[in-house]
Amino acid sequence: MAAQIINGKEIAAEIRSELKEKVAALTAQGRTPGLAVVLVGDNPASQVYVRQKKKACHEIGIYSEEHRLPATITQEELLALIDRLNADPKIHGILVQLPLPDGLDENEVIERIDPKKDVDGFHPISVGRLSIGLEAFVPCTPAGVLELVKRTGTAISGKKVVVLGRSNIVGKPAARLFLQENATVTICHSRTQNIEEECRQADILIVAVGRPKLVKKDWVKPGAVVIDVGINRVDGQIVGDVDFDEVKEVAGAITPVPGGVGPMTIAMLMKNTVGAVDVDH
Ligand code: L37
Repeated sequence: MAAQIINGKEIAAEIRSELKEKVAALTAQGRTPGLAVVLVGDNPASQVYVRQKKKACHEIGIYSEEHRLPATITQEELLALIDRLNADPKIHGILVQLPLPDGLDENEVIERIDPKKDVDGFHPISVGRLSIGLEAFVPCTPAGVLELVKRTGTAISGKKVVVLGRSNIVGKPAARLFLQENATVTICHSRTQNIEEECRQADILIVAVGRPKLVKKDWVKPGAVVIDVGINRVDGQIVGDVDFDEVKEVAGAITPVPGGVGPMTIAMLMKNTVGAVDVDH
């Protein structure tokens, strides 16, 4: 039996429409959520994503401002902007679109963001809070992955989750999040031995490595839920890290690329921004 195709685009639209109602209620109380997006340099993918974030804010009724800075900005100027945004009462969430151009210190910029406004969940305080099970801003992409898995109706507790990739923005936080949901979690990466065999054990396989069509059908246990976080541009086409046409024949459920995790990343950013209005951590 062919896999259920998980429609991230549709689920993200539902989430945005739920958020729109919440934002209307907040606005009626004079508490419109505000998001500041900081984009440094001219990375083409970042420009696309930032445009989509602005559009989503507009649709939902979130106040947004975009700060576009040249790649030649100094670290001090960038930190000064973060300080201003930290102090601005209209702004509840601050997102610095990564990667930053060479020469800028990403970690120092992230640490400068007020943890109460850290809607990306990349500040060490947010990372630490998530890892010890406290309420925290959850990074948008892993939060989107969890939401998609939950909406397939899959029980997570006790299941074997394999996360392929160990980045700070996807792999590591995804592993922490699924551990929090009582899964048994394995993280695999470029040095993992017998990686196919590890993947074949997974009830839920989350792939975030940035290698086009790496995961083949013999890596996947029949009936597994497969979440493809990869976005690779190959010959003008966008393809995931999973060989979709092959794997959909064995998986129980699978996300497409595009139209899977990507739109959920943005929906979760909107959710974090709305949540930031009432944040008490
Ligand atoms: N929050 N997100 C946050 N902070 C960052 O620093 N880099 C980064 C980040 N990444 C990000 O925004 N990623 C992202 C990736 C894909 C989409 C949106 C955001 C997305 O919507 N993808 C579409 C296809 C878009 C396209 O045509 O390129 C999809 O359907 O997958």
